Amino acid sequence: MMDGTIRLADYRPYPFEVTQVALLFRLAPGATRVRARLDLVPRQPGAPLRLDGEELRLISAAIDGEALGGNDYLLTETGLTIHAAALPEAPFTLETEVEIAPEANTALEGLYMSKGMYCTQCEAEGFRKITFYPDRPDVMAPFQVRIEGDLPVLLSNGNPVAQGPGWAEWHDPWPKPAYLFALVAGDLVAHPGSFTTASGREVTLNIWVRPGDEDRCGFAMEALKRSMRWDETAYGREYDLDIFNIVAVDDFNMGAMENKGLNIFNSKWVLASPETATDSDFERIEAIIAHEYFHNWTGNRITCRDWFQLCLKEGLTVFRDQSFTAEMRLGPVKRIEDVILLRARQFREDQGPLAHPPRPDHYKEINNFYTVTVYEKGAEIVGMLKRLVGDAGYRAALDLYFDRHDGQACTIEDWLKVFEDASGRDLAQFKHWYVEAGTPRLRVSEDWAEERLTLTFEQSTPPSPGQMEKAPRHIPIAVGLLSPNGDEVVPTTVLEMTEARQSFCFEGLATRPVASILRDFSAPVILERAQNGAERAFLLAHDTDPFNRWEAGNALARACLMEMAEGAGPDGAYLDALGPVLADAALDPAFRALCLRLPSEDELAQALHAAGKIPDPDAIHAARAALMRAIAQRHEAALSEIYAAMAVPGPYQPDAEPAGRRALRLAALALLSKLDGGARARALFAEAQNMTESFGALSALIALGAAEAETAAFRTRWQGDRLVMDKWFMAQLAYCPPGLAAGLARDLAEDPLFDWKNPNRFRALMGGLSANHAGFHDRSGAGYQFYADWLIRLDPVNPQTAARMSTAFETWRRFDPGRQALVRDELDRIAATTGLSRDLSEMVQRLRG
Ligand code: 0A1
Ligand code: ZN
Repeated sequence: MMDGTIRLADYRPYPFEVTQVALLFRLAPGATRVRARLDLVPRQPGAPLRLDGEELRLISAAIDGEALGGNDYLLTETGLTIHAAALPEAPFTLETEVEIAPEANTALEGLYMSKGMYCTQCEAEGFRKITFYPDRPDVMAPFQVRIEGDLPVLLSNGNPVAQGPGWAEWHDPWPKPAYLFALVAGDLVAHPGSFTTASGREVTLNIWVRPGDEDRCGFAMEALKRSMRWDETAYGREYDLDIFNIVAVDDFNMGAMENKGLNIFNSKWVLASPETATDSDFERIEAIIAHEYFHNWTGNRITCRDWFQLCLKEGLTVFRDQSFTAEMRLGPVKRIEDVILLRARQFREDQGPLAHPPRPDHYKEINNFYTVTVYEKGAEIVGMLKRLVGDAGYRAALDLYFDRHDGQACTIEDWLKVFEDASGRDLAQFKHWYVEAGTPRLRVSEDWAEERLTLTFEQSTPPSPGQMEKAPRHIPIAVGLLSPNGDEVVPTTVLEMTEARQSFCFEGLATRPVASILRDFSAPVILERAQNGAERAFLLAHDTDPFNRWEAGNALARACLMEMAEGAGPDGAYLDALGPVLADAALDPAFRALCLRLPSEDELAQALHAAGKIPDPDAIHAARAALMRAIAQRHEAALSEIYAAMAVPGPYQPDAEPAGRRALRLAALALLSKLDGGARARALFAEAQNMTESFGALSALIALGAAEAETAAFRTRWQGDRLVMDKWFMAQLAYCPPGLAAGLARDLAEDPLFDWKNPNRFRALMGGLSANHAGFHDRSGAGYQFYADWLIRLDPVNPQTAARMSTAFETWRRFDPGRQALVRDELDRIAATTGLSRDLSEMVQRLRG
């Protein structure tokens, strides 16, 4: 406690029940008044009433109508404690009034302003910046809200009760924790819609945006309706209010927020038109709309007991949105995309100084734990549970979960218990996935004798901060066997590994089969398999599991690039193996596009480090560029044919099928650009009718270092569009030749459009730089220094975003002593900054390790 660490072991229930909350807001930019009336029932005689509150000016406080005297309470920087002696023993009402200044709130947490609009963000602990309250997720209450303000649209959670000029009242009947509170007020217009639930209730839908943006909401609205229907059919969950509002806001720290009945979105993940959004933006918008909607049941109706349980709602909800996208689009392609992201970001986190369990047991600043481990690994764990109990078992467990825990604030233990009760299985060992950090390594060896194939697995999980010893995990390993002619002789079977070392036999096989192991990426582990190129090429050509088919090609590419980074030439066998994939018109274009995508430079650095080498960012960059050129040379004819054949005629549609064709076409373009000097890309840029092609062409030209005219033209055309300009900032840095990155970053930071207090714009520039692997890690240290300068500058303005962006430094220990020393100096410099936020100082402390 002394150093501000919050521990799971210290959890205690709140000694009061809040049975009703009534809030009155009198909005004014510099001085908003918030009156709160809380109905409280004491649950522990003699306990003081401790309320969280930060940056609040207390105007008055009264219990049962009687003003409190100065001796009745203690007011500090972090809250208000009313002494037990001043509290009735029976249920009572506490009324407070405070003043806050939304206009001055640049941290974008609590009540703040974005372009004249009032907006809130309360997860995780923003409500305490609005009023004095037990700001913890296990305190759930119905809310009644009255908003007074001279603005046309006044919104809060729940159902509308009444409204008039300058005021509106809302009532949310569903008990909720304060982090789900939301208020929005502004000059907004609605893109309307409606939905009839399975049981026949009419729900009004609205997407609220600033005037001028209403024609960019159609896709999000349709995605919302698909999500609502899917939750009914896949999970039996109906929406539970008369109205569902979504608001798009330009200044937002994260992607979106699931406030009850009033989701608030970063406008980037709502607004889309063919001219301004790419195929991948459309796909993400659909996924995020679904994610926030799905939280209505997994997060809101059933919430978390405390913030250590964050992955209870986030892992499950990510798993649900992934399943939804897999059904709306191409399932295997979605799975591959998810695994690419998991390995690139979560495995990276798990192998560095920020590694933590999906359910951590201590933190200083909870906002630092909205991580890929909590979200994406959390989702993988749910996927493993489903694989272990089967589809029907999973549905039974989820039915039980909703039945047993509706209206409650739960723990990971509650969650595992429903699976145990529904399936009769013991999940004690499985729980290690939740409470231990680190990515298990799974080594497999094969033995063939007397018509029997034996697979022997060995697992080990490396130490992570604070966890030196790791117990064996319960790992579902999906395996199939293929005959040498490509027929499947043993269909996918899930082997359950529970020991450190374990063998599994397949008997009665006439000829030695080829094993396809960890199909569909059945567990988030690093599979170590000594496999020759010929066997990988065989699986790339024949595996009946699409994930492993892609994986075989990916493993070939990775091995080839790792050798090239150490001076070898391109592997002819890999180049050969790509041929049949390119030529196979029966394969989905989106799948073929993924097969043409080489592992990223950061992933290669990760792989080299894992192999005990010191990655050299310049050599990795050169290897990747050389392999792209070699692929283009070897397959020029096939790629040209693809480029021509995959053109999508007619008006743009964001659906998976045309998007897959465009993805394949752009993958071919990126390769062909290495040969044609950018001629095709330049032509495509000139004629493109949609952002996917325009941006794909621009990116290819930037990578060639030959995009001056196009970059300028793009800026001229889109300078008035904030979302498109974010792309402009990002792409120039992410894709430019690495030697130019740090200097260009400095120049772009001087651009009058670099509005650094806007999180999207800040992320575009800094995220672009850190995505340029060799540029960020330039041996001069210029990238590191520039980046650290800006973290220091942003921290006092927006600590949350500064802290999140500091994760760019998490890989520093992979590199040579020179680079390590440079990063360490920057981390020390940040740490030594006076007045550093709790957010960034916790991150820097962990990063320094
Ligand atoms: N619960 C949201 C994510 C979110 C978390 C924190 C925020 O502010 C600090 C905002 C949003 C989700 O999972 O979508
Ligand atoms: Zn979420």
